[in-house]
Amino acid sequence: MIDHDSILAVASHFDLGGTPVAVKELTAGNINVTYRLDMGEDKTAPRYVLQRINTVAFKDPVSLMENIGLVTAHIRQSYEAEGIDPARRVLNIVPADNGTLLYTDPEGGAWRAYGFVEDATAYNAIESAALFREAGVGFGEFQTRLADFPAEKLTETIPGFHNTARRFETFMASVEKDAAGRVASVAEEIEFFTSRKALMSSIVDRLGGELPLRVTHNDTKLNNVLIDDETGKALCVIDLDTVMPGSALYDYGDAVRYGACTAAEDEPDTSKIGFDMELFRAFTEGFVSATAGNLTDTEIKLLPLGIAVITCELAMRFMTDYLDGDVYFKTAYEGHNLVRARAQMKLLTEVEAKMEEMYAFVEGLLNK
Ligand code: GN1
Ligand code: MG
Repeated sequence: MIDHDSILAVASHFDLGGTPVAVKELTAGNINVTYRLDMGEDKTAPRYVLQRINTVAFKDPVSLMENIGLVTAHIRQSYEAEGIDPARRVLNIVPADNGTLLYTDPEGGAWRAYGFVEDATAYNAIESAALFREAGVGFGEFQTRLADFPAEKLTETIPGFHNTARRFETFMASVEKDAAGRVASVAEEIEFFTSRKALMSSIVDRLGGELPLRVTHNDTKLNNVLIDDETGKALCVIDLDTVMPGSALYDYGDAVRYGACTAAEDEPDTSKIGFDMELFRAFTEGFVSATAGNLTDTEIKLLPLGIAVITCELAMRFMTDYLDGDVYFKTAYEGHNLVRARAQMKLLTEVEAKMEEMYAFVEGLLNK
């Protein structure tokens, strides 16, 4: 926990037009440390988001912020070109007093600030199909607006982030190393992953060939798209740390993995974990409509594979971190990563049972 005065000291390096009157930690993310800064007591006072970038996950925060600067400028221009006010549609970076997008504290912590998007919600769970369809529109539109962005300008902020074949090798190396002495207790789980080795290569092997490499978000959790409180429409895609070349299937798949699950990502009681087909259909319709003319037929046909691969990836990443001794994801209690891994494994079996039905649904969308 970072103390209040240290946060204010960091905040003073950004032009916020004053000193915050209140600081609130926002705890939804698993990687960065995030605060909301309130500049006044009343509702009209501006608010900001101040974040310390996790430099274990993101080794080059300078390039990361350059990426975000480029991507937000591109999206802003694309709204302006259509005569749409971009103010609440794209993250607004507040530069630091050194003239760059990043402030480095004396301990080496890397900080950035954004304007807080008002009157919008980042949902951690969604039950309404209409709202989840909107999330699909939001992530789909994000990808569409970046379709003409020159990918070579982007630094890969986490190399091989969704290279699931490589993630499998990393997992096996962690099993081999057994750094925290936990391998013996999870033999069944390890077998679950080794029996799915082929699944983990199924998108990677097609990428750059049958499946195009695109500029994608790569972390499309439900709480990374803001929904406008007044209109119920998707407003703004946030958490742009992992915008890099990738596959449309991963963005689609990760969003459905998280949002169509009937329980939390870290639900300990796996009997509560199911896969909601109504939510799947709603998101898919939203995503496909917002990417119309951009996605190829092959991508649309293979969308359900994205759900299975990303669910397996997350299950395996949580398990890898458990075996490594909890060094990557923030954890709230002992064994949290194991609980997360088991929840995602259960979800994957639910997803696998519905693959044929999902393939039939996307095939139907193509024929419409
Ligand atoms: C991390 O911090 P957050 O919640 O936006 C992670 C994602 C995972 C997610 C699982 C850079 O995202 O890949 O899907 O946790 N981000 C990174 O909850 O590893
Ligand atoms: Mg996030």
